[in-house]
Formats: sequence, structure tokens, C-alpha cells
Amino acid sequence: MSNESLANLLKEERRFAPPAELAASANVTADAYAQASEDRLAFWAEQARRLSWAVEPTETLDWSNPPFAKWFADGKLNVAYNCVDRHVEAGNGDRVAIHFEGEPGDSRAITYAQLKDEVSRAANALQELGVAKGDRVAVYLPMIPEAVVAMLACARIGAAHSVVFGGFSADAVASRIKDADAKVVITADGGYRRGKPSALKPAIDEALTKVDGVSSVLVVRRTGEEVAWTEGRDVWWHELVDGQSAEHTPEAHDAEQPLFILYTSGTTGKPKGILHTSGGYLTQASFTHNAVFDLKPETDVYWCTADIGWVTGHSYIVYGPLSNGATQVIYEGTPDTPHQGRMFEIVQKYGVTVLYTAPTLIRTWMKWGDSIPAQFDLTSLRVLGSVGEPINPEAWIWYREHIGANRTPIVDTWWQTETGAIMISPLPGVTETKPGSAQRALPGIAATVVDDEAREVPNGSGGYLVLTEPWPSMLRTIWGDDQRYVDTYWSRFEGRYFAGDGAKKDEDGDIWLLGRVDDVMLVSGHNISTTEVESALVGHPAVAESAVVGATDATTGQAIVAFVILRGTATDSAELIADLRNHVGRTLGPIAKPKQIKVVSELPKTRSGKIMRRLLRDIAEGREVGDTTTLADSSVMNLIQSQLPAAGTEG
Ligand code: 6R9
Repeated sequence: MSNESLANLLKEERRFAPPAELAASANVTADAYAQASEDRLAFWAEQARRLSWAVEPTETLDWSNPPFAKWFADGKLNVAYNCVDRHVEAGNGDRVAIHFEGEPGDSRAITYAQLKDEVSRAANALQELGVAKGDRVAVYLPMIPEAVVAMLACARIGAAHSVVFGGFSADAVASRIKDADAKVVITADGGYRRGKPSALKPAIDEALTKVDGVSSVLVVRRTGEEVAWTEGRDVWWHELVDGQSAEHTPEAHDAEQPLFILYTSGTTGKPKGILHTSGGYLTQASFTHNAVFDLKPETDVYWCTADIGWVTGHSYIVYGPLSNGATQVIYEGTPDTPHQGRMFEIVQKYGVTVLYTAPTLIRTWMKWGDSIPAQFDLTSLRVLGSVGEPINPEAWIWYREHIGANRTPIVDTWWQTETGAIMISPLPGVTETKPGSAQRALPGIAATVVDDEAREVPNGSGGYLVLTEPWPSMLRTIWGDDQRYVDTYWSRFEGRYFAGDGAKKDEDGDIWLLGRVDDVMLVSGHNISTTEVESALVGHPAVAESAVVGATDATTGQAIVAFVILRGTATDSAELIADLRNHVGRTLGPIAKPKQIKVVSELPKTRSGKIMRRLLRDIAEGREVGDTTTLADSSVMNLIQSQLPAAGTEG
């Protein structure tokens, strides 16, 4: 970004008070903000008591060697014990932990008692394969209960897991196995996607021709398809795990024992292995899951639709919900298999009360049309969440009206792989929400917006989002590269964590996320966020989804180029394009009018639903398209190019 701060164009006046009933029985009330601001560390020390410690910590934060933090350093706990055993000991062994729904329609309910036995057997099996405390285990699985079991079994032993998206290429898997120096890989023959089996093991077989050090591959049988087999290395899960004892003593590990490594792609260079540890991470995952979703373990049915390979799956399918003794739904497949109402059907079937999903899916539902959710009974829902990208005000309103029956609060949760848990979000029983804003830092979290010189911007202005105090679930380093950790996150602004996101503060001081700063456009000397122009476009009744990029322009520095997906009922025409440009001009001002608008049927996205604007910039500037290895569907770029007129034929 240039010295000028980010322009503040979008005005949003709609407000929604928390439902009285929810506010009256909310897990966390407004007092928490006051309490935490009075004594932040005492607040976190109190939250740590949500967990069962083998040795209670007496220290809260050790920040003597910044930016390398230690939280609860003299405490000891077992993360898996906290997620399963203690619920069984408390008499809740018969409570369902996981309602699993397979894509083909098979389903399984797993109680906490059963989960405890299965995690114990898997831990015994891993130890038989030679996995010990401090080792790394790579996990490459579909969305099946064994993924949760595998992660918890590692945690139980004190081995760190490294979950890799099932769907990443053999090369991507190989580089991650190598970087973490994993000893064992846990995979499956395959999983079900889009109505058919999709193989996983071949990618592992290929990856292991490229890296050494993996002694065993533990293979879950899910699809029953034939797989290649390497004798002496490959072991079937059902043969090894099922025969183990269901007794396994959970050893107490140090609070700073590594729990997992999770790779974020980053825009350049090799992926960064984000390292999370045990006590602080679990404290914040557990606290935020309880506070932000107002989770009542006895009555709620919670569903987070994220993939387990995304940090959202780690913190809000595995560690947050299970540490809180929640009952949750896990769904294996795609949202339109076998029909576009599948997700709503699942909400109805299990009586889901809390739904946590991503803007990309909400906008996809909008595109498919309002009549689809209307066919299902969604009245069980009481809290809706969003994560992964800024949610456009129109998508937010659609979510509230068509999924939440105009009743349910929406929590727009901002956080990152690096932050480990939710950082900025409304509280459903406290906050008067504003469509499109993540609003304010949670109790115990310190966030603000600064300009280029690290000065806090006044209300009403934009700049860079920073975190000004360490937090329990913060990343501890980049695996094997402390210097890169310091350079990437702690060097841009002295003593502060730079998240890489642009943001603005509104007149009340509430925070609005504006997208990655790498995506910010510079048009005739004005910094304009892609998010605001995209939101204006999605605010037009003909548009379901949009992605905006700045393309080099001789006159204005950069020109705004918009890619749009139309809603089911709209059709592409010169009039519509003109109308869209004028609509953006009216909403945000003439400076933000896109120079070009291109109608497409898909946008390039990562597996977690984030739009890869870099690839669209390549198209807009007529370059060859760059690295597409982290795309969810690599054929999308060809499709988009085939839908656009050849370069140079457009004004
Ligand atoms: C949890 C997760 C992190 C980046 C983050 C930001 C974007 C996530 C958001 C959001 C606006 C939200 N992001 N949640 N932007 N509003 N509620 O997504 O982690 O995959 O590491 O991505 O996602 O740009 O910096 P991760």
C-alpha cells in the first residue's frame, strides 16, 4: 500500500440486536470485556481452568524473548484426555460426539465412550509402529471420523500431526512430509466426492518415491477400491487398530509440547509450517468455541462445514468442540451431491442448532436460489457463523434471512492459521451486529488498525490490521525457520504482529476486514480494497459472486477489473454490464467503478474457499497464468479463459 491509508467507501447502516432469549442465557456476557481489559493475563489464566491439567500452571505468559511466547509453561496436560476421557469420566460417555454423514448416505453415530476407545486403540497402534512423543505424523484423509481419531491419537502420544488437504497433489504432499520429517503417514484408499470414489493413496505412493524417512503408511479402508500395496510399509487401519487394547494411559505433556504443524501456502516461496503447541492453543480454542457459538453441550448440535485440512477444521471440528463435550455433525462430501439441498437436508436430519461455514458456500447457495433452503426445516438453527473471507453485507443478509429465518445472530469470525483460534468476532448474546463487520477483538485479545508509520488510525479510517499483545493460541514459530517467523510477522511494525490484512475502523471503532494487503488496488492515487468493490457488486440483484483485481493501466496506475458470476435468473448483456458499473459508482463513488466487468461461471478458489486473485490478475494483465497447485479445482482457470473474449478485443 502507498502512504495514503485505505479508502473507506462502503457505508452500511443496518443493525441487528442479539435475540433477548439468547442474551439472557448467554455463556459469555459483556462483563468479560471489562474483566479482560482490567487484567488480561488473569483473564486467560481463568480460561485455562476450563481444561483439566495434570499439573496446574502457575505461570501464564512468558514473553521474555519476544516474539517467542510461552503460555502456561509450567503446566502439564494431555490434549486428547481433555477432548475425550474427561467427558466419559464426567458421566457423558453416552453422549454422541460425532454424527458422521457420508456422501453416499451412510451414517454413523460415535459416542464419547466409543471415541475414547477408538483414540486409545489408534494411539496404541501408532506406538506399535514406532511413533513416540516428539515425532511427526502426516495425515492425508477424507472427511471421515478416522481423521479426528488420528489427530487425537497423535495428541495423546505427544506426536505432532501435520494434516495435508486430501486433494493436494503428490508433490505438495511430498514437500510437506519432507519439511516436517514425518515418520508415519495416515491415509485412506479414498473418499467420496461428487458422487464417486476419489482415490487418495496413489498420491501418497507417488509422494513417497520422492522423500525418505517414512517407515509406515496406515491406510483406512473407506471406498473399498483397489490400491497398490508396498509390503512391509503399508498397513491396513482395520487390521492394526481394531485389534489393539482400548486402554491407553494419557501421559501428561508440557503445555508447550508441539501439537501440530499446519502448512499455509503463502503467495511465494515454500509453504510455511505453522507450529502450534498444547496448553495455550487448547485454552483459546475451547474458550472461543464456547463464547462465540454460545455452545451448550447438553442441547446443541453443532456443525462446522470446514475440511479437516484447514485450520478451521482443526480448531472448530476437533479441538474446540471436543474439548467442550459438544455433539457435532461431520459431513464427508460436496454440498451439491446428490442435490443442491444436501446441506439443508443434513441440518434438518440432525436438528443442527449452530452452523459455521464460509462466505464462498453462502454465495454459492445464493447463486442456486432461495427456493432450495425454503424446502427444508431449518428452525432448529440458533447461531450462524462465517469464516475465511470478508462476508459481503448482501451475503450476510441473505444468510440471516434464508438460513436463519431473520432470527439468528451471525458471528463473522476473523482469524488465521497463525492465530490458531478466533480473534475478532461478535459475541451472539452481547453484540449488536453489523452486516459485513467482524466488529471487535474478543475479550483478552488486542487488535487495532495502523497506518504505514505504525500509528493507530482514527475511527473512520483504514490501514493495516495488527495484533498488539501475544495471545494463548498464537503460532510459536514457523517449523524449522525461526528467522522467517520473525521476518514475516513481527518485522513490519515494531513489537506488533502484522496479519497481512487491510482493515478499517468505523465511526464506532468496529473493525471491517478489507482483504489481503497484497490485493489492495491503487487507482489514481487511491488505495481501494477489493472487498469493498466486490461487496458493492454482490449488492446488485443480478450478481451472486465477484472477484475484483487491479490490472496495470497506463493512465490510472491500476484499473479495476471485475469478474462476476450471475445469479440463476440473470443473463449477460451490455445493458447489465453498464448497470453494474453504475451500481458500483452509486454505492462507493465514481473512483471505484470497474473499468471492465467479465461474466464467468466459476472463480479460482483454494480448498478453503478463498479466491486466488493473483491468478485473475494474470488473466487481466494478459499474462500466462501462474502456479495453480493450491486450487481446489485446477480446471477452473481453463474454463474462465474459454469464457472470455481473446485478449485485446475489448475496450
Ligand atoms: C481461519 C482462516 C486467514 C486469512 C485472513 C483473512 C481471511 C479469515 C475472515 C477473513 C475477513 C473474516 N479471513 N476470516 N477475512 N473476515 N471473518 O481463514 O485461516 O486459511 O489461514 O486464512 O483469511 O485474509 O488473513 P487461513
